[in-house]
This record gives sequence, structure tokens and C-alpha cells, in this order.
Amino acid sequence: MVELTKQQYIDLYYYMRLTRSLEERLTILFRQNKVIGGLYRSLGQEATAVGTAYALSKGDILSPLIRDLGAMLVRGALPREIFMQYMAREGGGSRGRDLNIHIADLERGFIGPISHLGDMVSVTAGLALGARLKAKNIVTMVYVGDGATSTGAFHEGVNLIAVLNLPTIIVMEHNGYAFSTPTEQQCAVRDLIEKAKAYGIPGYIVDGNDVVACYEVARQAVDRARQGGGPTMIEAKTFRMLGHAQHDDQRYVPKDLLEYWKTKDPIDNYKRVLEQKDILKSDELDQLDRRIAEYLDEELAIAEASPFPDPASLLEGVYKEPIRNASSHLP
Ligand SMILES: Cc1ncc(C[n+]2csc(CCOP(=O)(O)OP(=O)(O)O)c2C)c(N)n1
Repeated sequence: MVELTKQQYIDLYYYMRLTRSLEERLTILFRQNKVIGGLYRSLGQEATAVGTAYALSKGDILSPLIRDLGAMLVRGALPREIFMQYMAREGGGSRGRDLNIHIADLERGFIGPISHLGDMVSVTAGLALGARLKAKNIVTMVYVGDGATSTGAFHEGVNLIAVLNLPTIIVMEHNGYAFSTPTEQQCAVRDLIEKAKAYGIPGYIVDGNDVVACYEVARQAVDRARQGGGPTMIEAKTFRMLGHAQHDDQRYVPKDLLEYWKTKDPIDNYKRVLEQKDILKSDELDQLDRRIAEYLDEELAIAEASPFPDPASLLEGVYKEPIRNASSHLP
């Protein structure tokens, strides 16, 4: 058992609520046509991202997925950065060159969540190996969806992590669907964690909607990795409560499945835990929600004040060496 302090219990709520409220604001911005490109939500999966990321320490590095905005917030990403990035503003991490949450900051310990289907497993292995060669004791964590666990890239990456006994935690977010494909149509095992045996890695299943359980299982894995015990695979059983992205109305998901998972909402259930444990009362939770809403108002105002990038700067920061005479490269 891992003991949590009162403040840690509150932090876990804060980051889940911040994630959801931030994504709700992004949905409004999307409908106002202010978001450039797609919008990907993590509704229903906030506990997995927040609980696991919260187990890391300063210096550790994680590789999030589009469903792991919560993990990035735990690592210190600011809502204003996320707003600016989605709205392609100059002040965003990629200065309008790339979209949604594709930003990275190794100082704060997160690399850019591209929509990888397993490819970042090897990258995270490389980070852990590099740190080992530099005698730095860090832990890396990589998130993969259920669909991604069926790719060759996933297999090669996990195998390498196992063989090198790297301090890497592989979090499999089993959210029922890969785009519109239910897990049973792309994978013959019921529990993805069965794959861990094939690699010789210890594996644990966790209720991905229980933030404390996610924290505990990740914390034990992180501690073990830091002491030289090697990698762990975690299967977080959760559900994607919205379509793949904003354009997808998920009509292929049976309604009763959604009804069932609605009763397991990670935030609603955790509110009850906090009240039962006498950590926060209902009015204190409401107060915290209001503070988060005000904070997001302020962050959005900052983001909206950021200009769009100057078109003349388009080629800056895209390649390592700026292309001086772009027209000479045209046919
Ligand atoms: C090689 C490759 N094929 C297809 C895609 C398009 N794509 C992006 S995410 C995704 C589904 C991923 O499903 P899963 O791994 O289960 O993650 P989830 O979206 O459910 O979190 C697909 C097909 C891609 N990014 N890369």
C-alpha cells in the first residue's frame, strides 16, 4: 500500500478536474471555429493519465498520447500553452507549426504526444538507455492505446525494454476502441496484460477509472524501476466516452456500454471518495471547481491575446537549419 497525504488526494482531484474543464473549454473553442485542426478528448480516461503520471518524480520523462492531457498537466504544462497550441498561436509550443497537444518539454519531463501507434515505446526506451549511459537514475513512462498494442512497433519497443531491463513503465490504456474498432476485433486476448508474460515483464491490471489505484500501481512500478528492478506493464481498464476526435459521433458504440461506463465516471466517483474520507466536503469541492474555472478564464484570455504567427516566419523552427531561399526549392 502507498500512503497518500491529504494534499496528494486533493492534487489528484485537481488535475482530473483541470483536465476535464480544460477540454470542455476546448470543445467550445472548437465549435467557435477557433481550434485549428482536430480536437481529441480524454473524457472518462482522466484518472489513468493523472494517477500514473503523478507517480513520477522530477527528472523522469513520460511520453503521452492524445488521451493523456492530464499527464502533461501533472508534469507542469499550463492551460495557456494548450489553448495556444490548439489555436495555432505564436505563443504556443510549436508557434502554430503543429497542432493539438503536440508539444514537448524535456525540462518538465514530457515529450510530444504524436498520434503514435506504438512508435514512442522505442523512443522512451532510448531515453531510458541514454540516461543510464549518463549514469542518471530516471524512470520513463510510455502510454499506448489498445490498438497500438497490436503493432510491430509496440512489440519491438517492449521487447527491447525487457531485454535491456530498462526503467520504463508501459501503460496500456484499454479504452475499448481503436478509432471505431472494438478490441476483440483486433486482438485475441481479453486482457492485454497477458502480453506482458511473452516479454518477461511483470504486469498488472488496474481499474483505469480509479485515480488512487492508478497512482498506487504506477508508484510501485516507478519505485521498483528506480531501484534497478526494470520495467513494468500496466493495463488500465477504462473507456473512451467520446468519439476518436470531435468529428466522430461514435455511433458504433452500443448505448448500454456507454451507460455502464457513465456510472464509473472517474471524477464523480472520486468526489464521493473525498467526501467519505472527509478530505473535502461537497461545498469545498464546488469551491475548488469554481477556482479552476476562474483560472481557465485567465489562461484563455492570455492565449487569445497571443497573435497568430507572422506568415514570413513560416519556415523558422521547422527544419534544424532554416531554409534561406525557399523558392529555390520549388519545381
Ligand atoms: C501507423 C498509424 N496508423 C494509423 C494512424 C491513425 N490513428 C491515430 S490514433 C488511431 C487509433 C488508435 O487507437 P488506440 O491505440 O486504441 O488508442 P486510442 O485512440 O483508443 O486512445 C489511429 C488508427 C496513425 N496515427 N498511425
